[in-house]
Amino acid sequence: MTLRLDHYINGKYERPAAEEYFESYNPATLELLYEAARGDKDDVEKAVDAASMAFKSASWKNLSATQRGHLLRRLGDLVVQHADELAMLESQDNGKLLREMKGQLQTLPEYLYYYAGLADKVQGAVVPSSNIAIVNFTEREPLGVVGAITPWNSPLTLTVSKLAPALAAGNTLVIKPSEYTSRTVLRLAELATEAGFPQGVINVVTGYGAEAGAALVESRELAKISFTGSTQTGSRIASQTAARFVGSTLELGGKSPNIVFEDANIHNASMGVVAGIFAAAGQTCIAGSRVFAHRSVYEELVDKVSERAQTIKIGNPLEETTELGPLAFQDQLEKVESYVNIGREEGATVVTGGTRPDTELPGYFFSPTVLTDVNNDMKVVREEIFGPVAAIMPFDTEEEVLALANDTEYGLAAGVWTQNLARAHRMAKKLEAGTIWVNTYRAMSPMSPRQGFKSSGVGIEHGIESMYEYTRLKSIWINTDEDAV
Ligand code: TXE
Repeated sequence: MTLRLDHYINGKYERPAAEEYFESYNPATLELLYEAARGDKDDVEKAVDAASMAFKSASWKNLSATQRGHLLRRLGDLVVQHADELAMLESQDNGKLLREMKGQLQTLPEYLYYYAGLADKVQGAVVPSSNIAIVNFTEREPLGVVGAITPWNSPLTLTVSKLAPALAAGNTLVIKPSEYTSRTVLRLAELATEAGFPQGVINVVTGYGAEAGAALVESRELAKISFTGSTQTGSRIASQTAARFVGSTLELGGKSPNIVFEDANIHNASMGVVAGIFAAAGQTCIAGSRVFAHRSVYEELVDKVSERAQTIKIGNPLEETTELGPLAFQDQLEKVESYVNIGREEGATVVTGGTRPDTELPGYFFSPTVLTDVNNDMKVVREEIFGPVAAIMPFDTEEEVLALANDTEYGLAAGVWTQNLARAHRMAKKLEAGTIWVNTYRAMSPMSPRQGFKSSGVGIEHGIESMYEYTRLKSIWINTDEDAV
């Protein structure tokens, strides 16, 4: 019998009002994994009501900030205890390498512990006043019910990046995971109940974006939306919420440059380029999909990256030795394939890859692909492909590569490979992206805030700054002079 997953509302599983379910498949084997509840407006309203009641309830509101921190810490401990199970479930759901998931499961508790420690450090300030009789101070308050809409490429990590700061600040949540990956977010909600979070504080409604997602965005009770996904959907959500003065934090797409200078350690740089674009089969918002190499090292870099791409072991994501798993679902595979074809039509040379490889498993595999003879006018260089496709371009001067790297609607991240310290600082200052890596790529930590510039997002995730995104600031003025009002 196929496993059936219901919504998670008020601390327990709830069947969908319309009794409808949709199927979810393993993208490596194409096996049916489970059916998940197809959430609609009724289900979303039920979850939002539960979150709203929980927000006002004594069992949540009367907890001290330190006690909220304890709950987050306990949830972190439970994630540690269930790390293998969660890694396996997510790998089966979206095709990410089990090895990579095990790594993610080591850092995931750190996010929960970090915000556990921050919960009782949400504080205001005493503001200097020009009138000595006036005491003016600020307080940070939780917002209320936060809607978290998350994608399929890293469901647990991207959900925890929202859940941990939102709960630390005292909010309650309704989470709508991607329709491709409902499983681990539901399991996380179960673990939260086991950790002692009061019922209704964390709710999960599964379903499609246009149904459950849209209903959540439109919900009247919502205090804020925190979204990670495509720029297109993020833009739509931003305009819907802004019209109702509901705040939003948006972590959107990218087309990040990874720049290799002639003075770089070319071996390290080529490995950084490979990891930047082929990790998670390129399905990461921070993928270094536009590679710029100084003309004097361009050919060497293309060779090194292409040679490594050809030896990448493609296959079952559960096997320890596999280096590249499948794309997460069929539309994604077709999208990547169609972009490579568009690239060919635009005049790009496919140095390696560009095809569906022969694999033992029937899933949505695509070979690591290197494109050359590309330029900033081409679609494959301008648009987010979200697959294992690197476009490599030569440049001659620092000014030229800065202009090329910044000539994009996105601004999520950028990589620079150089051994010249002054150049590293110059580039870091002038690149228009929220995260800059020098001589490394993909480094991330709960302590370090990240923000998408331009069409890559609005607001901040991670770091203490992210917790403030889930608070509102109140300014309180107290007149201490009884004779003057
Ligand atoms: O994204 P969507 P999809 C990019 C990537 C990918 C493309 C499409 O290029 O190929 O987006 O992926 C919910 N109201 N990224 O279709 O639509 C949806 O159910 C409310 C990059 O999965 O943005 C899911 O939970 N919610 C990105 C979430 O939004 C809606 C990661 C993301 O789905 C909605 C994911 C609506 N109208 C995709 N429509 C990154 N940069 O990390 C959809 N959703």
